[in-house]
Amino acid sequence: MSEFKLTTVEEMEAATNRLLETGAKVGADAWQYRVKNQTPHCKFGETGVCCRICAMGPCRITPKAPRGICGCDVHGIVGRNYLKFTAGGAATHSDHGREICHTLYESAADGDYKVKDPEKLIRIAKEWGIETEGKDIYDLAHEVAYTGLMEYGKPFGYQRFMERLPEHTQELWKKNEVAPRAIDREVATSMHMTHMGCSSLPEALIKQSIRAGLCDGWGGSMMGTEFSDVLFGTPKPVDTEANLGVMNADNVNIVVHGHDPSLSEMICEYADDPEMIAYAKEMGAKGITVSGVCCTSNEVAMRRGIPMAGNFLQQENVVLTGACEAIVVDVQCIFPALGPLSKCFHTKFITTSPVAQMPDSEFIRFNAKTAGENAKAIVKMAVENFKNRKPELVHIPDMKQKATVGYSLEAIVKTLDGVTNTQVDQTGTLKPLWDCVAAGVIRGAVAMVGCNNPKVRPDYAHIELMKYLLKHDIIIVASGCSAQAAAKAGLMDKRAKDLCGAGLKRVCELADIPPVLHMGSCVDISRMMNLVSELAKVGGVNISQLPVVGCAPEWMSEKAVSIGNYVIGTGIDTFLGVDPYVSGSSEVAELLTNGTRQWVEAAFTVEKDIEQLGIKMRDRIEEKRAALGV
Ligand code: BF8
Ligand code: SF4
Repeated sequence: MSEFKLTTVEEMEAATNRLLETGAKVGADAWQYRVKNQTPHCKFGETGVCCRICAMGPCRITPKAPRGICGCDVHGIVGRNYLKFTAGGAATHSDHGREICHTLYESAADGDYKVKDPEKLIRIAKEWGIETEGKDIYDLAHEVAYTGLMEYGKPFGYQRFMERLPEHTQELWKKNEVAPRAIDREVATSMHMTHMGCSSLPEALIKQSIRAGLCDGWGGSMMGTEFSDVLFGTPKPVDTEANLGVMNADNVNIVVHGHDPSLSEMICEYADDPEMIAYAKEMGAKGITVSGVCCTSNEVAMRRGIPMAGNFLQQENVVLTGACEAIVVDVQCIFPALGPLSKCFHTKFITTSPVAQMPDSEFIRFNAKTAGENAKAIVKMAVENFKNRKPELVHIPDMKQKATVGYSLEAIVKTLDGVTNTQVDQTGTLKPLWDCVAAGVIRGAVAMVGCNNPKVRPDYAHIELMKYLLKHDIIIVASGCSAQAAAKAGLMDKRAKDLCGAGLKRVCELADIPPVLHMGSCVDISRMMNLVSELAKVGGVNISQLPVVGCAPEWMSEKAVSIGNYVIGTGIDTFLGVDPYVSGSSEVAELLTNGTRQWVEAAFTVEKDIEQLGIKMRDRIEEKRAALGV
């Protein structure tokens, strides 16, 4: 085995610069240039003090104009903007979850979508009180999917998955009126509250932000994750590779991008079809390589070992290689820039969802009923496009790392069961993990999540923070673009254990795991929520007492804010490297960084200095340990 060395951010940047040179030859635009045109950003927007929710405005708060025309003060405006931002994210994740429910509803023994994990389906059915005895698995799938869909609009009651939480959290949420009700209701209520002339009280707005976040994390996202597992299999450890070097110059390259695995799974199926591979050879290629960008990449990496070409700010790079026959997208985090960019190359930019339609793309409407047919047409289109490649523009950076991914909660339980062979319980619980934490072999855990954002040097914060935390025996669970940053750097290679402190290194050796565990896409942060919930139960403590924190150092999307709200809502302190447009209101900022503790026992810390961010997380973990007396 060759010597192991991390890929540095400098090396990744050099590779990007080389690709931008290709781009310059064909007149391609890129985010690196657009950022320059957009900087400095509008201060009113950045501090959250601009209101344009009614046509008397827009109103901007300044020392000379402390109130909008309706009399709303800065705290009301900032708070409303924050709630709207959250509602956007909660709606987006949850609508993805809804699509997955529909896909499950469409599953059939002879259909394109089948039930790959019937055990999980039965487990969830039982959890929800649905009779399973003697039922055909597809009848059960339809019933569970239907029940899941009702979680979006049921008139009474809370989210069903809330019952997974320790009693303490459930009581706390009910008492403080943040327990999530029907998902669509929480989103609609948020939009109602932020309408002109409704709420302008920061407490009310932030409380609803938490509630809207919780309907995402313990509702829409959790259903997205659980039912994706039922349909496509619950992830288990699998080897893959990450970074642009996974694309293959000899092959037809299809890049899947977006979030919904219903599309990417089907593309992978057909790209593997011998008939399609033969067709690719006929067209002069040696085969077909599917790789991914963003969360749909995480989905197929976790379940199939499909390599990850990159994360959010690398999406243009895959086209700039000149070797991408098709970039096939579903929903979310897709740059509209891909349209004009693909026109500079031979690349087909294929949109598939009515939810994400873009100029300069070819729209092939993807539908659960016609999924096989659609996927076949897309793969065929990519294969036929191989001949249009311009060889003089092809340059794929020779840069990739090995990664072991696929750490669903189930996989973590199974893997760690082997670690502490002295303990009694070998029946599949998180007791070994709790024992490691209580003994101090592992000091704690950080959930590293979220995006890239040009406001932070891309990937740098993710990678540097992970290295720092590992050195101090803090294990990392990662998802979304943070996970891909780790994989690109090499932190998901098991050999990265040498970067850990002695305790964590020993655990990695015994359990044969990488020090950064890939838990999936952003909706899969729900896996992390189940993990902390189970860990608290095993340890007999409240979730907020665990030496665990969340961190999104480079976040950018509304979804990320919704996530932040449900992570603190679940009782986990969360550290952000980018300000969520609230610095204009001392009251909202105080609520988010402290005040929310009164309702959910956790709050945010915003720290733009990455080194300080790491130190603060470690301090918080050690504080929690001291308070627990471990
Ligand atoms: O949902 S981490 S840039 S890809 S929003 Fe988007 Fe952010 Fe990436 Fe996945 Ni999550
Ligand atoms: Fe201005 Fe009030 Fe209208 Fe907002 S709601 S735009 S602050 S008048």
